[in-house]
Amino acid sequence: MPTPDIDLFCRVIDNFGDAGVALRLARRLVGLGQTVRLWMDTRPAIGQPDDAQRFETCRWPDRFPAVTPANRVIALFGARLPETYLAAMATQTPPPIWINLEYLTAEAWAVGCHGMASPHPRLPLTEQFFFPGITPGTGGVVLEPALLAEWAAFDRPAFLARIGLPDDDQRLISLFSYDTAALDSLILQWQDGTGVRVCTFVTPALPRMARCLGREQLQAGDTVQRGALDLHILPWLSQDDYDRLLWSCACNIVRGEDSFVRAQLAGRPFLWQPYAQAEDTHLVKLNAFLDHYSVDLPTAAAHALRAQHHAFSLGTPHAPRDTRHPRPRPALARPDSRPRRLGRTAAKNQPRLI
Ligand code: TRH
Repeated sequence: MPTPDIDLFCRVIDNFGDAGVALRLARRLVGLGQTVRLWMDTRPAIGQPDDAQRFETCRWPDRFPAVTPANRVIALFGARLPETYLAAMATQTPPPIWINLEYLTAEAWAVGCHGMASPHPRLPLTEQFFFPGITPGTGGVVLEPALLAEWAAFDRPAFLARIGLPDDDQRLISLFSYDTAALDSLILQWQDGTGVRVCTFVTPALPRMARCLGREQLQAGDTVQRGALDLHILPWLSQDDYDRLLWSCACNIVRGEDSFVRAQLAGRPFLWQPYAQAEDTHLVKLNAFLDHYSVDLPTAAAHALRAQHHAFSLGTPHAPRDTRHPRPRPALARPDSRPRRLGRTAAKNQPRLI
């Protein structure tokens, strides 16, 4: 195989987001005319996209093969490059551009850290930090240029029929979350409400939903009707179809990083459950995002939005419908969720802004 323009390195920690971001980035870079080789330590549970043949996917083995490095190298989420690969990078003139693509955050410090350089302690190589974000000064998010046109031409009834959902007046909500006790009260509210059709997936939240609905278990293909709630358990969709589902819904409940970004690009109201991190760092991230998301909202609506997000992430009952006197959880004292690895590396290597 000829050496590609870009090598991407991704270690799958858990769930689907690491692979999801890697695949989306690989596809986007191919769309920009680059040749891409994606190294992954495990077969992604998310499945390969239909156009996966447009880039090379390789297993990232413990004993890394002797390959010529690409002249641009992107390590996702702090993935440590194989020593032999680093050594090969160091022999190249000029050395490859080496980027560490970090997790998305709306926290202010990401602006300062985006583009920071961290020289390798031994080798003549410099790693640059790339922080995706939603504010100017960060790296932004992956956006396919054709996305908005595709969305404008989107045939919602045909799509819903294809994935087996009726196209009726009932409000459609997508639910892709981690398990949270807040689902108990949400499901009750939906049952007692004015009518919603909720589509969800096989996730760790499903056993809880089954219990709430008096079912022993739920699986893909099942539908349950209780009061004003119609629940559909969908099979796993391709990334592109998941985007289309987000476009189709009146509201999307999303999680982690990639579905969170795609919900924003879908331009529909959404509720985000960040990936839980030690010391409640995810709530710092949540607050930073909500500060931006609610900036133009009237105060009562902003409080209601924050209260709903906190209730969902903290697993407390959902806020009452009367949101005139909300009591949102105050912002947490810990200043930020800056990855410690960057903090340490940066301090040691005297980073500079580039
Ligand atoms: O799966 P996630 O929770 O991913 C993660 C991981 O936990 C990861 O370790 C953590 O670092 C990261 O979150 C922040 O949620 P996420 O990020 O939304 O990824 C889900 C991916 O799955 C996304 O690319 C969309 C895709 N998807 C489909 O392709 N088809 C589907 O049917 C659904 C529901 C999602």
